[in-house]
Amino acid sequence: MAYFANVDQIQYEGATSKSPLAFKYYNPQEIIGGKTMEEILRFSVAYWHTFTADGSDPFGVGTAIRPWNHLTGMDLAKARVEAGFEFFEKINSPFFCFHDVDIAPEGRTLKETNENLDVIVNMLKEYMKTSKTKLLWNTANMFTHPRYTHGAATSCNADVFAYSAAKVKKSLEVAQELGAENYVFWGGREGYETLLNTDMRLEQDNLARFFHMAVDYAKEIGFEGQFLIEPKPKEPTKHQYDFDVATGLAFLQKYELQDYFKFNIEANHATLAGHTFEHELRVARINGMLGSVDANQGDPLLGWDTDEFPTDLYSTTLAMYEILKNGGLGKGGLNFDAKVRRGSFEPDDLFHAHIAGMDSFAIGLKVANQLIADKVLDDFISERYSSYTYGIGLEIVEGKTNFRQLEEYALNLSELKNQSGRTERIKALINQYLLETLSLSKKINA
Ligand code: XLS
Ligand code: NI
Ligand code: NI
Repeated sequence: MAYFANVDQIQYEGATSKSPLAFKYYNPQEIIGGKTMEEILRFSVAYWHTFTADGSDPFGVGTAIRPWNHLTGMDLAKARVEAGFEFFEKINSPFFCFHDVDIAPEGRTLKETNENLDVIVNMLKEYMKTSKTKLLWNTANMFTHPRYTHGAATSCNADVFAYSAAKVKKSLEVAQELGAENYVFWGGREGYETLLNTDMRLEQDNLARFFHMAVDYAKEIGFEGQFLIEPKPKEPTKHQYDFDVATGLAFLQKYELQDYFKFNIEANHATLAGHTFEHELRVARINGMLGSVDANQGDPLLGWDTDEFPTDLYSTTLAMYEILKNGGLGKGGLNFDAKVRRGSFEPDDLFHAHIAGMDSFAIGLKVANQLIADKVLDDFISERYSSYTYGIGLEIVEGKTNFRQLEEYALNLSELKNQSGRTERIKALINQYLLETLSLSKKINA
């Protein structure tokens, strides 16, 4: 049975295509800088937004019309798997991601929950034997159920800590079973609501203890996927301990965990932290910690995690710039942690949304690749910092000078001369590259 009967396999038709259900820029086999687009972009479908969510928001019930809406319990879970693989194939997604509770309902006990999970994991495994879609990452949802109201690994209640450990243990086994390339920790409730009732030091120490136990268990079972921390400053908790990449990195270093983790960077979380998406990618990249990406976008007019599909070409360009400069994403990928708007409630909207996101990143990839090939930013930057390549600048970076010598040098300076940063010139250049890439795509296709 087909769940998306009126949608055929989505094909690349090129920039001149008028067909809404076709890729205009994402051409999986097109070579960009020696690799195919498919290999570089490593797109992933988020199970929760695509198959589990119903379009509800804090003010209203679900709106989504889905072909599995009449089902409940395990029947619903199984239908979602069937629909999932139909969707992955039709959209041509190399990866997908899920939380434990997205794929199977929780039972009355932990044991029952694990049994439900086993049934669906076996089903996924069967499908994956013949499907080309692999598991980018999975994770344990430790934020929805009331038991996590005070946190999971940072709960004031040791029983909840233990329960959470059991959850992650099971999820690591699932990751191992399905060959997940990564395992994600997003601490939605690992933070505090008010300092008035919080032992911050104990909570953070416990979080580190939890991560160490996860590292140990992964080793024990031979799970070789990459561990990822997904920073977010707030929501649902007022303050989350994995605030942003810099905060997360300091935490990992303090607790000697930095060799076992990288970061999963979400665009909308970056902006909630008061950063740009590319800032978070850059901080991770220059520290060798860029692991994977939750590709979405926020809305500057709304102050929460709106999880919109990424369509801002300027942003996808700067993101792909960081990713290419990183030498790619390794085991990571671009996971659409994004949901269709509540008003986009038809099943076809799931395809339109993914096409929009995939095409936007394909354009970003092309533009970023050209910017790098032409050394557009590199040339500006190396010229801007050229004073560190000779004379006193060289002595500074080589650690061959001190305050005394620098004062002597400064006393002899007659005039300090700065050069323009040329921000607007650079932005105009990027626009030129964007428009050129777009018009070139049209010409190739015409
Ligand atoms: C929520 C997070 C979540 C993680 C996985 O804001 O983005 O969806 O990606 O738990
Ligand atoms: Ni996310
Ligand atoms: Ni998010």
